Amino acid sequence: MTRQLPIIAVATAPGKAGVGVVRISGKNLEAITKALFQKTLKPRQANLLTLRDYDGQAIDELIAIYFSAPASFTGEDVLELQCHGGPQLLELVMRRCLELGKGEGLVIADPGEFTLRAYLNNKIDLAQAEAIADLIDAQSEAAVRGAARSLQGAFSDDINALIEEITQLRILVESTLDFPEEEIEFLENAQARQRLLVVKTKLQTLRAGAKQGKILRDGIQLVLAGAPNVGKSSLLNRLAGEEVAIVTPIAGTTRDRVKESVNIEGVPIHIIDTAGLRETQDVVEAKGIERSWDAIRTADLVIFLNDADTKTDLNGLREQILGQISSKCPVLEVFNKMDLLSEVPKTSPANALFISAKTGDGIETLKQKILEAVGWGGPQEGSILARRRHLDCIGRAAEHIEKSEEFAANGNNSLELFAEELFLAQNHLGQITGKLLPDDLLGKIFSQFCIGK
Ligand SMILES: Nc1nc2c(ncn2[C@@H]2O[C@H](COP(=O)(O)OP(=O)(O)O)[C@@H](O)[C@H]2O)c(=O)[nH]1
Ligand SMILES: [Mg+2]
Repeated sequence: MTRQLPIIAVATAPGKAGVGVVRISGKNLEAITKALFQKTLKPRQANLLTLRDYDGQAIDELIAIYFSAPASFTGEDVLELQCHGGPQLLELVMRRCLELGKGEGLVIADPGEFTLRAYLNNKIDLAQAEAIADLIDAQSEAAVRGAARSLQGAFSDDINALIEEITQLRILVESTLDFPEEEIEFLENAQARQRLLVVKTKLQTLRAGAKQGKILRDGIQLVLAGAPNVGKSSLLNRLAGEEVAIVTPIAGTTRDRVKESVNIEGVPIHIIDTAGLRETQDVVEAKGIERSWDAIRTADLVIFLNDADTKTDLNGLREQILGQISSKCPVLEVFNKMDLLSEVPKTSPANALFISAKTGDGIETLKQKILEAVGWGGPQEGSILARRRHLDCIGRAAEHIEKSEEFAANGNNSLELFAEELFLAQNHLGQITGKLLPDDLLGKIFSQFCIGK
């Protein structure tokens, strides 16, 4: 999974800055430290030192801190060099370290290799390792707080508590398995039923929290769809607060997809403005419309925009859109250009939303409806950040718990199957924190990290 060799990387972002950090991690860094500074360093002490090139010229005056294994981020020896933050300078520092560390096998770290080592040395679990990447990538304050909570172990604690709950239930089942005559009574056993109920409830809470966490991390893909000229691009511009898309009175102006990300209450909303849906002879526009349909099919939420002022025949467009989207994707029906109307038409559907992209009327309500539609419960005390991977694991665990219930209901001789389903549910949950995770998956997760993490 990882090499035994010591690794090095610049830990800070590329570019100019006051400070730039170079980090080295390895089983034993005393020789490298001595080669760099002609002395050993006391652990956890800031040392003001000069790093010199082969000819004795100073490269930088820096602060070096030595962490002895296992009391470090990676669980190995770590040498942290706080240099001045110039790209060329850091390049030189790296080169010099690699030169002097050659004998020890010092190599440049792979993306995420420091965090991978922290994980392999049990300093953090997998959900926490992922939280580090998410904390760094966080796009909003709410996302930062969620990732920080996951990193502190809030998410892992919940998972471990649930795994423990399932373990208790399994112990109960397995002790019964040794006494077959007691099987039937087991299922009447109030304690067993109670425990299964606790497992189910905890799993539901975990799932709800992870769903919110996924929205917070990844945001939602919002597609603006509708006939040409209803004001889709104007709405995008209004939501973005700037002129991202071209707006003209000419139908068919938008041809390619225009994307813009905005934040509504900390939730990243990735808005996709599409070409208006209509029959066309224009080859370019037709391609654009094809792409609109692709976007609609993969959306998390579709706004079907209408022009409130015209009674254009939509030729079944509404039905066509509803026919294309997945059953899980909500659709908001919105009527634009209400500034052209003196009042809301009496014939409009009860939950229709009236807005004006031009004046901004109704936009705040629309934003709230967007959050509601995707099931965003608002910033919550103790919310965490979660990934698709986590939701998948929780979903599979839930399936096995459901099956276990069926076996429990079947009565006779199904206790072993009941126990087996519990075991499988437990395994899926364990994959979130990294227990029993296949190696290739592990590699995939860490390769998505940046260098130096
Ligand atoms: N009066 C009024 N005109 C609008 C509104 N929204 C868009 N328009 C106009 O409708 C025309 C088409 O707008 P556009 O955003 O390009 O529509 P799209 O084809 O759906 O992207 C432009 O002339 C806009 O200025 C609105 O809320 N009120
Ligand atoms: Mg447009």
